[in-house]
Order: sequence, then structure tokens, then C-alpha cells
Amino acid sequence: MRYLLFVLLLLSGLARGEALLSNTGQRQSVSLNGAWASIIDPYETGYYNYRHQAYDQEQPPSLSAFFMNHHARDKAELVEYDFDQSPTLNVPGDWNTQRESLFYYEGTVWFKRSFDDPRGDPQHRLFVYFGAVNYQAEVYLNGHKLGRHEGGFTPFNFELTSLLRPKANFLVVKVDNRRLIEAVPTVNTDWWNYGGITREVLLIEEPKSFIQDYQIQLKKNSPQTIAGFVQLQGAADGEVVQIEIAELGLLQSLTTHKGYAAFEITSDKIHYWSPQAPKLYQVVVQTASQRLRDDIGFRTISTRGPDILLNGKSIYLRGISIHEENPLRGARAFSQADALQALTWAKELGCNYVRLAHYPHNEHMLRLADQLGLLVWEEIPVYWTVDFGNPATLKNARQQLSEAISRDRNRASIIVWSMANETPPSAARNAFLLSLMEQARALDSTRLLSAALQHHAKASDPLTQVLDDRIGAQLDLIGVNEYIGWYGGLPSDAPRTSWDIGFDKPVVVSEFGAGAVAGRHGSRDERWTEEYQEYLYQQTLLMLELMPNLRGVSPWILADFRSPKRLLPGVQDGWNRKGLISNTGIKKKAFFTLRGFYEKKELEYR
Ligand code: GCB
Repeated sequence: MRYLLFVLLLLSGLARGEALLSNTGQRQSVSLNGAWASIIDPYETGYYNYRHQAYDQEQPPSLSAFFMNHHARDKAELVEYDFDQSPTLNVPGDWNTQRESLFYYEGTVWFKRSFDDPRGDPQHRLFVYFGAVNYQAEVYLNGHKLGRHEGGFTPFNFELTSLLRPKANFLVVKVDNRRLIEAVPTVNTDWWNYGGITREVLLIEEPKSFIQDYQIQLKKNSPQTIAGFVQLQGAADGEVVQIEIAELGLLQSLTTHKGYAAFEITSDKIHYWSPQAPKLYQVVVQTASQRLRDDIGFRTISTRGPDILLNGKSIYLRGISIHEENPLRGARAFSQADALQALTWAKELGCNYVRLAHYPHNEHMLRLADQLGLLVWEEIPVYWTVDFGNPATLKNARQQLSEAISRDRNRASIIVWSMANETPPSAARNAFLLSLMEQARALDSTRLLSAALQHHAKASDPLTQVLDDRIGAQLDLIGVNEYIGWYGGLPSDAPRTSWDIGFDKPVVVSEFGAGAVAGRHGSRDERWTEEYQEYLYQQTLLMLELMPNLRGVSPWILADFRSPKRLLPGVQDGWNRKGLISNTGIKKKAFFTLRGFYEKKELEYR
């Protein structure tokens, strides 16, 4: 029985990773970014023996297992892999764009990186932190399994302390980006399935008792109360933690119980964060052994009937959808510079809002959005037809959602957690989304919950579009994707369309768009020309002015992005061309159409 319990614990630990360290940028760390040895292993030879049994289930594992990083001890020994003779791949980075032969590769790649114990204090603990690995990661240190993680866009970490050696530790990661029916997202997506260790890797040194996570945000409906919690790990009962916001003259001491303490602090001096004035306060969370700094903004977000209220005032979301791709490199984005480029373009467009589609983007995007004053819709990759009836799929989606919220809950820019994109209504789908919403509300009750829904034409009148997806009744904000004039009808149908909205709630058109090849010109009726795209924007914007409850829009999409589904030669060539900016950096005509609309909207909602 005890053995069974141990195995269960071990399995659940392996599947989940460990409690997430937040605000990693401020922790004492050493970067493991750079060149990692890599072995491309399409048959998973380094993972399974020839009877297809996993090596990491054997005790001790065979030296043939790649995570053993074995080297022949003498000339007679047979060893059929060698990280040190293998080519390297850069971390962070997608493998697809680092080596031509990997462009379409979907499968397993092993990564290895060696390091010496970096700790300044041998009493301290050491963790390895991955910003993201797409899609599945099995992580080993010095031949021992640390755990596995599923989900390509959220962070995870493992403690290494008990396995550390002073010199030549070897960290091995098996990365597998095969698409799977039961995965989140599932096999079918309209974006590139970039594989690799796609975000930074850090070794993080922590004292024995340390600050693992905290939430410091305004309490819902209570603009003068800063509320939240601090969670310590390894703390003795009764350990004290302090929260200080010097600029507001606030200093609060909390006594933790089992490492946890909740708090509320009031102040009538808060300058609220907003796109016009993205004020961030320096917040310090401190224990006897650690001091963590964060820059946090305070704002309220709520709704009243069709209005979205930011700090109590009605706003219109002038947005744009963005993928986590640098179009100029045609590669997965990961850096501060990539984030700056995307968000600078959004600002040039006149945005006060961005929809980060279709999964949580890297943390630079959120930190920068906080600084630049851009409101954010963050979403998880519950996209199209995930396996809604599968409990393991739900567990996975819930985990990705919690990881996203744990990482980003202190970013004032985020006003929306989105549960899903264009998922087909059914009882199983509704139950799935309700479970996610319950999870989101339990972790963070302060933000609006949304999803990008679909609409349908009224049976008796094709020019009336109905928005009545029942899940909308549970959402705070209704997102709707519409492609009138692209996937059906003509652009000129848009202004003649009326909308039957079944909810007394704010509506955001989370997508509309048309494909255009930058530099291709012709009549406004000719597909793929800039003129067609421009005309579709003009016509759609006329429609939006008449759409009931509309309080924002995030057209599809800021820039052309790679998609293996977009195959038309000479036009798409593997790119979704709905960008307002091409992958050569050219702004298409519709960019300026939208900018003009946003200039007008900004004045209207001043
Ligand atoms: C959509 C999807 C988005 C696609 C887009 C398109 O509705 O949400 O992921 O890329 O349409 O271009 O068709």
C-alpha cells in the first residue's frame, strides 16, 4: 500500500512538474541559453529499447539511454550515440529554422548541456527553469529523471539540489513536438508547430526557505485595496514576510502558516495603471533570506451591461491579434527585441490592446505590455477541436491555464483570460470550458473571462448573423471571430449585415481579416491584392460601427505568419497572408485603414 502510494505520488509529480517559480527575471540565476548538443531521434532510439520499453522505467537504466550521456570506457565498448560529437542547436530557439533538414521535422530531439554547480552557498537549493518547451519535455539530470512536462507555451521548473555534483553535471532534455489528437492544441492548427526549447533556460539558486510565488493586485471591486498572497517554500511555520511599496508608503509584515499568508492593504494614493499612464510601482517582497523586486501596476477591470470599464471608465479596445513569431526571421519569437518589435508595430497602429493568440506568449511580451500601456488578452491553446471528452486533455488544459495564470497574474496589462478559440459547441465542449472557467476564477477572480466564439446566419435571413453560443452566458466578455467577405460572401455584405447578439455583455470582434500579398495591386474585387484587403477592412469597420454591444476589435493579424496549411504557390507559399504587415516588414494598405479608424475611436472614447 505504501509502495503504491509512493508510485502514485511519483507519477503525479512527474506529470505535473513542481510548483512554479514566478518572477524568475529577478531571481539569482545563471542562464543556460546558448548552444546545446542535440541528437535528432525520429525513432526514439535513445528512449526505448528494441522491445519498445522505455529506458527510464528500468533501474538502473541501460547506458544506451541517451539521458545517461554515456561515453565508451574503452575501445571495445559499443556505444551508439555521442552528444559531444553531435551538432548543436541554439536555446532558446525553434529547431525548424536553425537547420534546413529540420524545417518540417516533427518528432523527438535530445538536447544536452553540461554545467558546474553555480551556487554561491552550498546550503542553497538549485532549480532548473524552462520558459517553454514545445511540446513535451522529459528532463534528466546526471542520468536521473527529474520529470516531464506537457504543453508548449508555459513554464515549468524542477529542483536539482539532491542530484548536483560540483563539476560536469549534465542536463538532458528529450523534446517531442509530434502533434497528437489528445494534446492541447490538437493535431490541426493554423500556425507552425515549431519544436524545441523555445524559451530561456535558467538555473535558479534559492535559499532553503524562499518566496515561490505571490499575487499583488487590486482586489475586485475595491480600488483602494491591494490584496493577494505570498507563498514560501521550505519555510518554518510562522516565518515572516514583508511587502513594501515604498512610493505609496506601504509596508506590511505577514506571518506565514505552512508558508502561506494572504493580505489586504489599503491606500487612497494609488495612481491607476492605464494605457494613457502605465504607472508601475516598485514592489518588494522580502523574507529574512531573500528580497524579490517586481514592477506592478494597479487597475480595475469590470463590465456593466455592454461596457468594459477600466478603472471605472468605459473603454474601447483598439486591438490587433499577434502570433508569437518574428515575421522578419520567420521563426518563433522569444526575445525582448522580438517583443519590442511586435508591440511597437501595435502602438504605431494606434492600439491600446493586443490579443496574444493562440497560446500564452513569452513573458517579455507581458512585461513590455505593462510598460507600454497595452491591454492584453491572454489565451490557452484550446483551439478548434481538442478532444473535449477526454479527461486527460482537460487536465492538461487546466494545467496550462494555471501555469499561465501563475506566471502572469501580477501583470496589470492582462485584462482577459481566454479559455478557447472557435470551439464547436457541444455538451462535452461546454463542460470542458466550464471546468476551465472554474479553474481560472479560483486562481484569479479579478480578470474578465472570455473565449473567441463563432456566429451563424439566421435561417430566415442570411444577412442577419446570430451570436448565441450558450457558453456566452458564463463569460464576462464575448469574443467573436467573423470572416464575412473572406470565407463567405463579399466584403460589401458586411455593412448590410445586422447582428443579433444574445447577451447583455460587451462584445469584442476577436478576429476578422483577409489575405493580401504585400505589393500585389489590382481591383478591390481581386483576391490577394492589398486593395481587396483594404476594402474588406473598410466594409467591416462600417459594420462594426453598427454592431450592438461592440466594445473592441482585434483584427487577424499584425503580421503574415508561417502556416503549413497555407499552400497556394506564389501567394501563400507556407504563409498565412492576413497580416497587416508582410514578412518583409512592409505595411499593407489596410494597416492605414485600421489606423485611421483607431484615431477616430481614440477621440470618441477620450
Ligand atoms: C481563424 C483562426 C485563426 C486562423 C484564421 C484564418 O478563425 O482563429 O487561427 O489563422 O482564422 O486565417 O483563417
